[in-house]
Amino acid sequence: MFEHIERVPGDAILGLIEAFKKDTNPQKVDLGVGVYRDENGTTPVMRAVKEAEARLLKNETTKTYIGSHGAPEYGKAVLPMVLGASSPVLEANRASATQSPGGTGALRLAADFIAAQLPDKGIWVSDPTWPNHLGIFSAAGIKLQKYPYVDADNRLDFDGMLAAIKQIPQGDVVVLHACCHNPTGFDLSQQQWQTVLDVVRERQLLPLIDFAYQGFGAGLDEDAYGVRLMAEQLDEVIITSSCSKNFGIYCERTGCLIMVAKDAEQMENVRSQVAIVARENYSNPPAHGGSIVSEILHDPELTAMWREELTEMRDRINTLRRDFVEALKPYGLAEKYACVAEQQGMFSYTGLTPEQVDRLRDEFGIYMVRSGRANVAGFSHANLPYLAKAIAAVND
Ligand code: PLP
Ligand code: TYF
Repeated sequence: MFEHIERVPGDAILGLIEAFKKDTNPQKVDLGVGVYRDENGTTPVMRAVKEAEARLLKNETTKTYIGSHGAPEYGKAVLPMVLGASSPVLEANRASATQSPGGTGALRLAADFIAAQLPDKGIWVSDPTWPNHLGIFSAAGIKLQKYPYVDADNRLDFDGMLAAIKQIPQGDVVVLHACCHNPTGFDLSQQQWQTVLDVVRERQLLPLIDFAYQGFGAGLDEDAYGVRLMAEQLDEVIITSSCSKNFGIYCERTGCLIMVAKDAEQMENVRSQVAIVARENYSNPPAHGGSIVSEILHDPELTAMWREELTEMRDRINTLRRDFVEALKPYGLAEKYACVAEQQGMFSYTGLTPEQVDRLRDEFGIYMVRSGRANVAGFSHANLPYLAKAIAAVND
């Protein structure tokens, strides 16, 4: 029965983890998979998360199913985090939250919902985008197309993006990254969000905003600018939120699908359909990560502790971005890689070519995605001089 089944290569990004582990170079540097790292290269559990877990362990009374939409307290905590505490969208009861297994789970719910309820609609993603977007939407059977995002000089191609979005057929879905664009790190300015909103409204498109890095760009509220603008100004918006990065609970699979509808009545209709999609995929989401998030966000003391830790992570990344460019100055390469200091979030499209990436791996034990995407959190003040020297060598 299985004779005809072909072996396919694994995920290129996740494959870097294995390749890095095997490398015996003592100076090796992992700039691959998008996981936050501290100055020592580790991904520790946040203090607020540990404290929340201690409380959960003590107070948890049952492990029964939590329902297809997940724990109501989780939804109540995530909605104001994403849409704003005094959001008119929440005031009007236009938003529904469904807890999901990570942001990936939220994307799959969104994809299946679109396939079932908007069956003839296509979906448009940025070129490039997170490779899993391609897999998830295709797996749901949705016709996928791309709009340009980066130009040949490794800059945000806003004009190209806009021109393409203006041609998208009415009613199609357009996927936008809320902040910290993966893989490029190029984000839209507030002005650019406004321009995109105008086109989306005019073309009557449905925005699906992927919000996997809230708090990693400029701040929890700042990063939500585009999401809140769209949700407040449009009748319908889909948001996929992830708590993997900002709470550091990657393996707990904690995310949320937020469906914004025209009014409370339509929201309830949509919500009932999302429950079916969730049920048919996995029935109920895992509870633990959502419990951690609610425990933190419903307690002012833990919230303050978490916000402080998140700020530390964000500040560290932003400092490293500037220090990276500084470290390249002696090699006359600061200008060439100045984009790294301008981009936002965990990732940078460095402009390094696939051949240069291969040389960095083979000659220096420096690992990143072949597109030239680096996980900036993998930089450290200890490895910056080595990185700069290696980059200079592959630029010779
Ligand atoms: N969307 C983007 C753009 C991402 O980079 C990620 C990252 O891992 C996700 C969604 C999903 O995150 P997770 O499923 O780990 O919450
Ligand atoms: O882009 C990244 O590195 C993260 C983590 O199949 C990731 O989003 C990468 C690949 C994948 C799942 C998660």
